[in-house]
Amino acid sequence: MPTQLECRQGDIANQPDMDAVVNAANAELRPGGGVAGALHRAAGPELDRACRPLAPIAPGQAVITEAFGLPNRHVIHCLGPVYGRDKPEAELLAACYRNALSLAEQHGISSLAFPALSAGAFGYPLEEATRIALTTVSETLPQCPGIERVRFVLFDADSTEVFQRTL
Ligand code: AR6
Repeated sequence: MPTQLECRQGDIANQPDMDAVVNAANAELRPGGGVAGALHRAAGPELDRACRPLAPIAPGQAVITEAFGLPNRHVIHCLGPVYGRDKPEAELLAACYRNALSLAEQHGISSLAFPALSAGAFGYPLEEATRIALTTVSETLPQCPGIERVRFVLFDADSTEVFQRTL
């Protein structure tokens, strides 16, 4: 059965039907703002403690932890590139999606929700970030037979519309 790929408006910290959610992390894997702030707030301080021995991570890298107070089994933390600073940024952003899917596959995760990595504080233009996200996930999924559902969770109506149109 082909993997279901969907996008919807919502909060990445409130995706109870997904095995895992992806964090738009900072290099130190600390709470921070945006997606990272929302996930750490909902998960509680144990997530911060679990992250410490795994930090720092490099742009494009992904690491996995338990999800603690979140309604999921795991959190996969990705460090996206800072637009205009970390080069080659398109390749680093694609690497985040590939590495997250590969970790999910290794851990028996069958459903996974992504935010729009790098498209907030890290300044990646949304249309370009959307194209990279959807292309990379579509191209990588055939190598991940255990993953049945991938959801993109967008915070506002405008980015949801861009994802839906691109999808
Ligand atoms: N659910 C879904 N999407 C969200 C949520 C949420 N709760 N909150 C924000 N977004 P960002 P980045 C959207 O900044 O660009 C942090 O401070 C947001 O509108 O979270 O990778 C970290 O500590 C945007 O479209 O991630 C890092 O330092 C997208 O998610 C840095 O920001 C990503 O926004 C990472 O920056």
